[in-house]
Amino acid sequence: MSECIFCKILNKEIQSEIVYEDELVCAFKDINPTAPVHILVVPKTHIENLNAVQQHHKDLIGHVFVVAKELAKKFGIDEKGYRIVVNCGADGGQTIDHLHFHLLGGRKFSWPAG
Ligand code: DGP
Repeated sequence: MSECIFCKILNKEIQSEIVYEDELVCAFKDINPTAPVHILVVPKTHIENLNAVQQHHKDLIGHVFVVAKELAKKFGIDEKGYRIVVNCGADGGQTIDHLHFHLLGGRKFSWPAG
């Protein structure tokens, strides 16, 4: 049995507010939202982080972005704009070692990232 929190969410061993799911990805609300819309789009395959992405994952990663932009529309943030963030490794701010894409919107973001 996997000890990965996101695998447990995907397997419905841990409750979460799922907003979209298909055979490749699951999207659920972040437990600590940093924006009015803060959704995590998570590949169902356990990939540790962006460093572990391989050539054969390219359709999966492309699918993540199609799902993310559809969720941006569904949650009404597509017109004003939004941000997709992938944290990788300790310096990148990654805390969960299962590749995930933050979809953030509903407020204005600053740049450069902190
Ligand atoms: P990152 O720092 O990029 O690894 O982001 C991990 C995110 O995962 C963080 O924003 C909080 C969220 N998170 C951690 N544990 C849970 C959980 O059990 N449920 C949900 N919905 N989100 C979680």
